[in-house]
Amino acid sequence: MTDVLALRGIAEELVAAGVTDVVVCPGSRSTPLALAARAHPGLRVRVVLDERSAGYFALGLARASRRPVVVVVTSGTAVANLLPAVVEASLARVPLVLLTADRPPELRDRGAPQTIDQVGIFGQHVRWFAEVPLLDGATEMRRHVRSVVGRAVATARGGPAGPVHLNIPFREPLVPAGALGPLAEADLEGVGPRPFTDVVAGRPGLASVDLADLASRLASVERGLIVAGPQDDPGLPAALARLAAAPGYPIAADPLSGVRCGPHDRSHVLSHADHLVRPGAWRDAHMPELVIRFGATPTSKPILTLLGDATPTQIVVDGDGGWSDPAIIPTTFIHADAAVTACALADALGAGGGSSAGVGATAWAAAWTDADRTADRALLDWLAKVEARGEPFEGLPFAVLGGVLPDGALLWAGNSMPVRDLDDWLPGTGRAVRPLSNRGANGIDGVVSTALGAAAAEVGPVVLVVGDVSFLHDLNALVAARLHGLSATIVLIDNDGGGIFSFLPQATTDAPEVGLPGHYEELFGTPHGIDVGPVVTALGGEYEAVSPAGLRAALAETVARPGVRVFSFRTDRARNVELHREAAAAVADALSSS
Ligand SMILES: Cc1ncc(C[n+]2csc(CCOP(=O)(O)OP(=O)(O)O)c2C)c(N)n1
Ligand SMILES: [Mg+2]
Repeated sequence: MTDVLALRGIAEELVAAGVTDVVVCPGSRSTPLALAARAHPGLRVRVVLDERSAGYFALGLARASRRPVVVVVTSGTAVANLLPAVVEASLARVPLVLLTADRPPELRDRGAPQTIDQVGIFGQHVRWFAEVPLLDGATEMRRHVRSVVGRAVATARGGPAGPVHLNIPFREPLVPAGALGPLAEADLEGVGPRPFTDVVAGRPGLASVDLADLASRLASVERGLIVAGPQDDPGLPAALARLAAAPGYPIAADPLSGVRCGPHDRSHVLSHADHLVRPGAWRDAHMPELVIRFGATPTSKPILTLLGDATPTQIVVDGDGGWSDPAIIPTTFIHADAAVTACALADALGAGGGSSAGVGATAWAAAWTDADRTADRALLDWLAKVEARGEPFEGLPFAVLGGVLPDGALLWAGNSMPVRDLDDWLPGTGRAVRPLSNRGANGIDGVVSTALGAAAAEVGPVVLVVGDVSFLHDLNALVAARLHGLSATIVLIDNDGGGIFSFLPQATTDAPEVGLPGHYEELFGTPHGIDVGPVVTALGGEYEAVSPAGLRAALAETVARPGVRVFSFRTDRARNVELHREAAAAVADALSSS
């Protein structure tokens, strides 16, 4: 018989540790956990039918709310279905707490139904795994399970944040034999409403000698570039703005860095670094000698190529001890908190006064910010001409959304072309728009579920721009939207297949050298011809196919409306490649004549 006080203790500890949201997938073995979560008024339970979708839904909820989210699933393949979201959460450092129900020890490995080996099933992809013993009613067990839950949430939260897995066995009967809900004062094991186990973690900065050394390395280099990659610390953008101003370094701002949009000082922020650093005359004249990187690997491939080609001194600041260096160049890793380090460096450089960088640094930064403005004008002029022809272009949604999204809006971009178009077309703005994408593992799976999970956090209106293959991959995400009355605007870029592959060599050669001419479309382009409109409406959403002008009008007036609306924007894969090349050429021309 499962100990009711231990179950209540699990829910109590989650709440005490700051958890507010639990995503529950239906099942029998998980009954004690589902009921315990549902019975605690501090926890909001949302049911998601498909565990794969549920994992991503929880991921989106955790990203948007910046709080750990719990997922409860039954035994068997239900657990295995969480793996894709676990992988993404691990690489993107998103806090998830997975509570998986299991058979008791005597029913494992002996042909009991719906029983698989769940012990350590997520391997290296979780920050911590613990097998919880049967909740047998011993006082020590009650304390143990509360302590394990407290440690699980703390581990998920940081150092780095990520998924943790608790496997919890239950013996029948599965329906608890007593009332659930918050623990009474007498049952709190003497710790009151505080967590049984919590962790106070610091944000370590550099020792002053190391800081001085780093500051002098920056002060001695005029041609420095700050690369702000994907990251979620809302305090970092202002810290980077301060750092940039001290040595006069421009900031190549990935759209997922939080640096491109927001009320902080953006005078050194570049929105078009992806274009500026494409191989060409402008890049050759502006090779950086030092690059200081914050956040994860940037979305822009030209920035990675630049790192490999210029082989600047690379400094990577990562408070979670990561080793991000996909360009494989000589690197100093600074394992100290990013915002703390950026501010301390700004102070150290400011205090140093008259660094050798001096006036030259200002000219260097101005060259980049001027070029960024030139690129911006060139892109907008080019886009105006495309729009005047009434021709659809896949970057259009981001150019429009940059102008209409309010403070606090979440702008999700699917993987494949949408996140690249986000990089090229989202303008910098003083409004606190929050662009997001699953860039941990770059999967095209679970994109819609993640965005709808973010919508469930109710922190601001959600707009998702997603490709058609990705949308088809995750159609049943819409079930959760219907169950929970969620609101989101989805721009479906429908190019009838995988448009990104048209940019790759296999698209032009069609693999004649391996004797398979004509198989590009079958293997990569994958046209499907599916009209998702009836599926969307069957699942309770609104659906509308829009022209470029229609898309502009729709985005301007529907972003904050309730319900799920899908605007299908039809484009052509082959033409899309030409248009992207035209846009890049327009920037290159403008840069060479400026
Ligand atoms: C889970 C997963 N499967 C396959 C891929 C490989 N992949 C990358 S892009 C892509 C096509 C995506 O098509 P779509 O969503 O329509 O976007 P588009 O390329 O048209 O912009 C595929 C299959 C992946 N990244 N993730
Ligand atoms: Mg597509």
